[in-house]
Amino acid sequence: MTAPINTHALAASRLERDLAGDFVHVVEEAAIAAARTMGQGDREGSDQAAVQAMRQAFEDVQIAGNIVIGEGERDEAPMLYIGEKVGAAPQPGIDYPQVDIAVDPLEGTNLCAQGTANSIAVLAASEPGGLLHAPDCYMEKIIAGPACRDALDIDAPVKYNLKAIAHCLDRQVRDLVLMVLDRPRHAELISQIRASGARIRLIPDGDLSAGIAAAVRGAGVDAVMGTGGAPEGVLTAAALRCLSGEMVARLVVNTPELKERVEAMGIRDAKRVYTAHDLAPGKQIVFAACGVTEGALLHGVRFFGEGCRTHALLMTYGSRKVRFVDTVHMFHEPGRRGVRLY
Ligand code: VTB
Repeated sequence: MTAPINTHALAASRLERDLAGDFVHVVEEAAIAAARTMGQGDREGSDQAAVQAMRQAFEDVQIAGNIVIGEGERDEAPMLYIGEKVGAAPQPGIDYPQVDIAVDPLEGTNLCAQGTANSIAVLAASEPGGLLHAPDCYMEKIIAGPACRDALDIDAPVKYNLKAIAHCLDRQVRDLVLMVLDRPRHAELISQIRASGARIRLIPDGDLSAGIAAAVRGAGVDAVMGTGGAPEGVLTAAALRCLSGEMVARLVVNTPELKERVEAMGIRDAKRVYTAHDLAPGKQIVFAACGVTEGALLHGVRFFGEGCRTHALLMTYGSRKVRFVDTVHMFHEPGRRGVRLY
């Protein structure tokens, strides 16, 4: 007797293969809308533009999508809030695949509002349960490349972790480059890194793209350390799963309200140390990011009158692919000057 077909498992297995292109489209649309606001000095306006465009682009994707990381709780965000259902309108008789989705429609709102480097539009998708439902609080993080497998310890002194990273990378601590968010809360961390002799690149925002840079070779960053957003942490973990990167992280739960919220989200141990696998345990993971402003990894959106060009990163965990998607968007039929490719 043949086993009955599990339609949900089948749907999940198709997530990476069938939907990756749709997810690229979603981040491209968010990036284009945000890029229109670049340098306007209006971070909320930039964020709103990205959120609206992303929300609308989801309407063309044939999924039963569930936002697990989004713009905030239902009562504080009108769109892409946690628990919001996204995707094409249901059709009778068609079973759209269930997909959990984490979004950051504009990672680095300040960067976009100021027209500085490295703002991106991001999403990660997985089968249901494949991405941690994390509250919008801070998260302590140490992120490095695959060479540092099991070598990071979030409870150990900074010096210990730097020695461990240097050892894994077969170099001296003074050769390391650490990326750290430039925040007053990191004063002690920064002085400890400096005292150890390692070098630092302070970043104004965007510890998600920093995490990706630390996980790959050739980006000039060996590790990211410090406290950033937990939602960005889950998205970073999804990217790291695709790149076999290493991460240890812990939520910063420092108020009774937050403790309650964390419990309500089903997290029993608020002090738990998470790895990338714990934060993004999915068997099928799609990570898509599109450059908004020019960046180290991705170009920003370039407008040229009759269209624009976007640069996106698409990674899939199960099928082990990293793709760079360079797209020319024609806003209307190309005129006499033709399609611009260079
Ligand atoms: C970081 C950074 C983000 O938030 O996660 C940071 O990567 C953490 O919050 O780009 P603070 O700004 O309060 O330090 C961002 O800056 C914006 O979401």
